Amino acid sequence: MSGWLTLRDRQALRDRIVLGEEVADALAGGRPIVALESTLITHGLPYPDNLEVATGAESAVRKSGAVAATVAIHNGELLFGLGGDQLEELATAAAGTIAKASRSTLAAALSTSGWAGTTVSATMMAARAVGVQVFATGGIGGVHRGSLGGPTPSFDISSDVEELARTPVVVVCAGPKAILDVRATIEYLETRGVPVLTIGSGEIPGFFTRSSGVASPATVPDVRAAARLARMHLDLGLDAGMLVCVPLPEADALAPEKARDAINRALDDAEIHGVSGSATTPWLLARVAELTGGDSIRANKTLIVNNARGAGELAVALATDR
Ligand code: PSU
Ligand code: MN
Repeated sequence: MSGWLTLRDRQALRDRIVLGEEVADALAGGRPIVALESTLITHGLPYPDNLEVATGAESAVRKSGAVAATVAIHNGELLFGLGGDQLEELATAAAGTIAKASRSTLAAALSTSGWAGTTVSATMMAARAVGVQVFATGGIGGVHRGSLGGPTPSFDISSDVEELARTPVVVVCAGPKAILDVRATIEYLETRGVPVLTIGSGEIPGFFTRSSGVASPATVPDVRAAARLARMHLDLGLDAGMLVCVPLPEADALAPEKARDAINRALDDAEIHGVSGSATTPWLLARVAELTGGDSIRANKTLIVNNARGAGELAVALATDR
């Protein structure tokens, strides 16, 4: 038949996904799985910290009794569950050759050869497509400071928050990244119907610090309680994600004034350098690392592994407390 009226078959996201062996087994066996994103590996931390944190996060998930699935894009495939060699290739790929794949850049990343890190949004999409409900990152993206005000608002709001509003996956983080307007980010999530809760604190964690000074919309005492709320939220079929915040351990937290000063200075420097768009967050994180003499990297690594452990426990609780 001549083809001009023939619609091409839709290439569903699921068809682009290649499952890791362990993940495929866990899915078939109904065992708890935690998805881990890879932009923090490709754009968030330098080598070898990025590889250390990637393997550290995976083993923290395993110690909690769940299966870890780090997600990334390679040569047109959306890999769900990288092997050890792949993780190393991703972590050592030359900076500048690796794309940052969000919802808006997913098609482009899947059309290009080479590696792409998946952000919170793209990783949530992949998790939903395979039926994984729990996902860990470091800090979510959100409303950038000044993005909605001033003479030239940038309108820079991370796709992370929009994805949370439309994709029913539970995201475990250490709060929005402290380079952002945390208060506005939490308000925005409320507007978009995303439940936000913090385990063991009345305040939203401050990413590098245990507290941001912003009240958490809800607080639960422990992971089990978070899992019960997550179960209710997911069962209601509201088509939104949920944000679970966990403060990082005190020992590796930055001193609050040190974090604040470094962040303010980095934000000023970013403006002077005209940094914008998807380069903004990686640039700011790298600048804060320089300004804190590497202490922010230590905090960032610790909080990522801590979140992975929490997400593992949450996935196990979700799978067992029914
Ligand atoms: N958490 C970290 N480091 C990171 C990120 C999270 O500790 O680099 C990444 C996540 O992939 C998140 C992204 O989706 O930063 C947000 O980027 P943007 O603000 O450009 O949306
Ligand atoms: Mn942005």
